[in-house]
Amino acid sequence: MKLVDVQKLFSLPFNDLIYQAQTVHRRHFDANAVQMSTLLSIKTGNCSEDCGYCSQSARHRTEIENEALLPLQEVIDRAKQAKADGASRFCMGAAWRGPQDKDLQAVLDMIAAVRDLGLETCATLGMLRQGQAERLAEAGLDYYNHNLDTASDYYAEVITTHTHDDRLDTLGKVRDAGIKVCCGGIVGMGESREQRAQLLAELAALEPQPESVPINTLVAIPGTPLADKAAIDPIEFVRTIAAARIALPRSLVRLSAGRQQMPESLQALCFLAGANSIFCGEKLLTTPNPVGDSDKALMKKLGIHPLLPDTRQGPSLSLGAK
Ligand code: SAM
Ligand code: DTB
Ligand code: SF4
Repeated sequence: MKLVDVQKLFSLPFNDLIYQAQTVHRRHFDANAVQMSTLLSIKTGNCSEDCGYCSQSARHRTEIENEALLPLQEVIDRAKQAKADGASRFCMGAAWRGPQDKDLQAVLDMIAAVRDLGLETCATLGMLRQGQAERLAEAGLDYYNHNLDTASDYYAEVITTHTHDDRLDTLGKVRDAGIKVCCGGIVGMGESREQRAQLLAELAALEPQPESVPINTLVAIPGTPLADKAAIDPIEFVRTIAAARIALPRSLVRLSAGRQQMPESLQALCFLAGANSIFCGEKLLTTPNPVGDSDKALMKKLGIHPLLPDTRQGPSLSLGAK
């Protein structure tokens, strides 16, 4: 879908946009099913990069405590808990520009152990060097998360230590190694509507399109350059989710960071607009997420059930259910 077409979606009357998004959603998915992933920060803080939104950059003065790579057993314990709490995918995040070869082996052991628990595996470790994606694939990694984060022409306003093209390069390596792609972005960083549309058009232009698309709203963190950004208008956010659903019809669209700040009614509108994945568990990487009980209550109220991986066909999700 071209940029002009995504822009047209944003300009539609709200009800027409939601109707179109629901129609597309029902063509490709069970409209009452939501996939659940749990995040774990396996290495926290002291990152060399200067991403303006991030609590973990060594260049910003934030309150978080740095932590070295977690021991394997702790990762296994957390993954078991996530599975017991209903997650189908476990995503391990590290605050690195990219993994050093010396650290990679420990992460490979974590991936293999989490996979053995019967969970889908995802990792987000920053930029990958030649050969690293293949090693991750061999260890059994199902998904690699690497976000475009914002429109290419806004990127340098937010991040200067690496480029949008660097991100595309890693995404290419991930695809070539046969790993599924989780790639999305953040809204509410001061970008224009045009730039939100551009981000979605750039995500939709990836070939093949990413299997998972996390749409984060900025969690404004004291001490970061974006600490004072005003929150995105909720209706504009729902429009963004609907446009993502239409532009990326077969992808899981994940309601990601910022859900803690969203009332149930807004989350329900996002599901109506085609979001069909969430992060569950009381923490994202360094910031809070809704607790399990409140998520369970919301899903019950909405009659939403878990969207599970189709084990008959390997780790990918069953599509085209309706
Ligand atoms: N270091 C790796 C990288 O940059 O790809 C992996 C971890 S990084 C924290 C993963 C993603 O989390 C970022 O690309 C960004 O989209 C999201 N993120 C980080 N901090 C955020 C915040 N304060 N608000 C919203 N999203 C955030
Ligand atoms: C993604 O797009 N969002 C997640 C995951 N991928 C790694 C991370 C959100 C982080 C929010 C801020 C924090 O908790 O530090
Ligand atoms: Fe580092 Fe990733 Fe945070 Fe950027 S987003 S500062 S690369 S942890």
